[in-house]
Amino acid sequence: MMSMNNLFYSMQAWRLLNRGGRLLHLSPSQHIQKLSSRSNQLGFCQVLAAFTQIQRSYTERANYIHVEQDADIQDISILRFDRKPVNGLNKDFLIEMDMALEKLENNPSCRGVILTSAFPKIFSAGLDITEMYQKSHDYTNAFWRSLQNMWLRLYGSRLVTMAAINGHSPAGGCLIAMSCDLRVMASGPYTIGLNETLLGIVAPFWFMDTMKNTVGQRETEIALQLGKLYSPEEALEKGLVDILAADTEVVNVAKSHMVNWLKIPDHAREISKQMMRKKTLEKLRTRQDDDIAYFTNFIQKDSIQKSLGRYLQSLKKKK
Ligand code: CO8
Repeated sequence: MMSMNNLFYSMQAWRLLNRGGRLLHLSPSQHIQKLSSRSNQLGFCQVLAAFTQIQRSYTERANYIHVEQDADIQDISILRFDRKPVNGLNKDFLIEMDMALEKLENNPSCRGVILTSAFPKIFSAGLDITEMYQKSHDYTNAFWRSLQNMWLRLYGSRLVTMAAINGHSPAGGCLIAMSCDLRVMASGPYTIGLNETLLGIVAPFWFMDTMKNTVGQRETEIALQLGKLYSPEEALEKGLVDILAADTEVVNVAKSHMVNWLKIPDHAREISKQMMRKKTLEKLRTRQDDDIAYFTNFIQKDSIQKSLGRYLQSLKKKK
């Protein structure tokens, strides 16, 4: 086992690197586990060198999430999705997003975050369907866990979270938007909703719960069965989004609302949010492994793979 001293220095090294603003692939405990299994005699410099190596190997991977501190409101950040062409949520994207949110949460001077897309017309096309198509059992498990972890982080975030939805937002894109505290959507020719049944698949219970908590039981029942994709105007009418704005104004409008939200003392707002969302979060937390097993078993059925294959083809045929 690694000595207590080395464990302490490992933690310091992790903090130093993390403070430097870099994204790390593993959690501190995972890093320490990895390092302690390699050697039980690591000194501070060796630990730091090993961390640097791990960090370097991570940043060589694609970078799909950009976070910047806002220039006007210092205690908020803007988090932009940047995975062309449609911000499809693959495993790396979801892990990066989870880590970026964790980093903001660990920064005591950060009080809010606005999620948006780095490019116009698409907020997110939802899960990258190729991640569910003809993949191994292990990969599918890991992919689903990355989605669960990102959602648990976002839905339970202590931060004020707002979605500036500057384009299409089906399925997983809609889940991300619904998990925020406030949604501002561009009033263009876009759609938002949980359209899973159109692909021949079924939205998991925690997608359903998130929608139910947003628009209520009756609307969710209809929307989920029909795989309904709402226009921005319909989404506003049903309460799926809160405000409409011009494409180029969604972030600014979200910022103007953020100012009001930040007037509320953080602790009171945070506790209220936790109390409202705790039951929904706990439901997934206590069933995470079962949910993964269910997903992998479901998605790998021949009939479901065929449906996904046909859907992927239909997306490509549009051209
Ligand atoms: N995954 C993978 N590839 C995609 C996806 C996607 N979700 N969406 C689009 N693409 C690809 C297209 O095939 C196309 O590829 P190529 O350039 O090779 O032809 C490229 O992205 C661009 O797509 P479009 O030309 O369609 O782009 P448009 O700007 O015209 O339209 C849309 C954008 C409206 C977003 C459109 O692409 C679309 O409708 N995409 C599908 C969205 C969708 O149905 N998402 C559902 C994902 S499933 C999910 O999120 C939850 C699953 C829960 C599973 C539970 C099981 C138990």
